[in-house]
Amino acid sequence: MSTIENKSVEITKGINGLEKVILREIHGSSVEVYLYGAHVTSWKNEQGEELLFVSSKAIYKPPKPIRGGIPICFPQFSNLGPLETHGFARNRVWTIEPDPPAFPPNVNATNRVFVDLLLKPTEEDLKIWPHSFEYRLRVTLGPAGDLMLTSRIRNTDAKPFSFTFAYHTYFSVSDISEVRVEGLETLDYLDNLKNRERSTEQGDAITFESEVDKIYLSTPSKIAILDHEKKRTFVVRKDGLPDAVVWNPWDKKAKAIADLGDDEYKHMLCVEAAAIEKPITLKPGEEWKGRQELSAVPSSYCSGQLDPNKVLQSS
Ligand code: TA6
Repeated sequence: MSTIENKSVEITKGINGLEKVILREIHGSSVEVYLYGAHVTSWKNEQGEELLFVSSKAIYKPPKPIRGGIPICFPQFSNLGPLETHGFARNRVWTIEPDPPAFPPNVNATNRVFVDLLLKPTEEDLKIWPHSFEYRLRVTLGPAGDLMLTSRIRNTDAKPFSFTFAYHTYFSVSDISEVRVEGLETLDYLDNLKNRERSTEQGDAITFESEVDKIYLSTPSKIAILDHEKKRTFVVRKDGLPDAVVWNPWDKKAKAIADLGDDEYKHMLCVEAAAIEKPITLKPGEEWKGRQELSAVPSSYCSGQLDPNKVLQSS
């Protein structure tokens, strides 16, 4: 019970009595994750500022997934298969691993706070997706307040299976019109607003003035989201997840989403580390690992000077 007895890890009741885990780091940053969906609903920096967007209309009631935070899309992204949109992992109740394995020896575990959540399919799940698996999600808060999500999915079945995946991260932004995404320039993408037609992005950083719903393919492992008004830059670092989805519903779509306020689209941006174009296939006994690491740093640099390597050195 190492993590659970630790004072920096608290298990408590959240909205509607749903269980959640709070991770606290000694300098003041924190993370909250609901067992319902293994859904991260809060990530705060040392100043206590919320870095993730969660809708004021979010419904914390199964089977509705929570609108905002970091939903886990597994074993299916969007409608790319027979399951409900984005698969079922986000509306199942996960369990806490009482005795999680230590970090591998090459990882400096000092001042890291973490919890491991587990998901195994029920008999009912096996009826809709007939593949046995063990999914372990490690949620880690690093000493500099970085949020790391590591998914390990193991095929415990007698036959291979394939899946698509995304960490559907909703970042909190001051004003979507003032935001720029760097790291996806000149890449190919599938446009969800045009039947997933394949196009190539222009050379400039991505800005927002209408609905965007794109799957960027084979992206670099680092993407930056620059919020000019907040003077804050989020850096997304990913591993095992070649694709990246960028989504903002804009005004019309926002009005059609019942659990999103009409104007809330202005304060959110989804940038999602994902594996979509080439589904992951696991043979019996095989394990897949997919990591997303988020950091938030003051934007002391601007366009053209972005060097996520430097930014990440401090973490
Ligand atoms: O990741 C983008 C996307 O697939 C969009 O097409 C949009 O519909 C969004 O996810 C939200 O999906 P949800 O099922 O949570 O309403």
